[in-house]
Amino acid sequence: MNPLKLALAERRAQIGLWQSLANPYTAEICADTGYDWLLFDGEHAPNTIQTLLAQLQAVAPYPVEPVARVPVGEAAIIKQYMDIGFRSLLIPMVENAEQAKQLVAATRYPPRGIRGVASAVSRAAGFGTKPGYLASAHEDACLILQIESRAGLEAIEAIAAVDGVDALFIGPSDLAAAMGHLGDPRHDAVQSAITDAIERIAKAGKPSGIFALSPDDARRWLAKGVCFVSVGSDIGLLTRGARDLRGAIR
Ligand code: 3PY
Ligand code: MG
Repeated sequence: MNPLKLALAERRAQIGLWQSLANPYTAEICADTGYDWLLFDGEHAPNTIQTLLAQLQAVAPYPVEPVARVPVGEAAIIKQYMDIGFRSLLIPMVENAEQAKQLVAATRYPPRGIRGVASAVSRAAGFGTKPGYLASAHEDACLILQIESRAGLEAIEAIAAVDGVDALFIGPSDLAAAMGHLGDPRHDAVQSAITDAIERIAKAGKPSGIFALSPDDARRWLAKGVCFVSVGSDIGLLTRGARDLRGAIR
């Protein structure tokens, strides 16, 4: 069972940490620090299928769910990410129900969807040693769609209603840009659009998630009913830690 999928279905809070260093060594360090999920970013970090694979292998022994963000929601890319072993996926820039349906189909084998089959040579299927994988892979697939545009906001109810969508995740930076406030996700208009989106996602019966800008932000969103937040990133931790250490010596 995918623990993140189960926790989201049961609305248990899940705290995540963004991984943008694209490095298995640092991913392994972060995997043992108490987060529920780690986000491996194929959209904005310098990742390839090989670097993502190495990070998956590095975190495999630890009780943390690896989630991958694909660069774009295309079936061919989703197939590769799932074949190397990601069962939890974050898809950027989702704007309508038709797109959401295609994304669900991309994560399922026929007849449920259109995912191509490579069980004997895929890591996800234990290189052919998990005979039940083909029949049960959809049960563990956790599909999280990002709402981060005006069109996405407008289509929240329609996207949330698509069977197979596990959760909706707000992207404050892109949403701010789409609303004319590039670089200012804390702008009042953006914050109230996010609050409204969170309420509508809950009413539509799906768990919501968000990229929190700080621990205070994370607590505030959790108190408003957001189910899963990521707070900060590996790059932020390294930058702050290095600066603080240097500053402590003067
Ligand atoms: C955004 O803020 O736009 C994201 O995609 C993730 O936080
Ligand atoms: Mg974004």
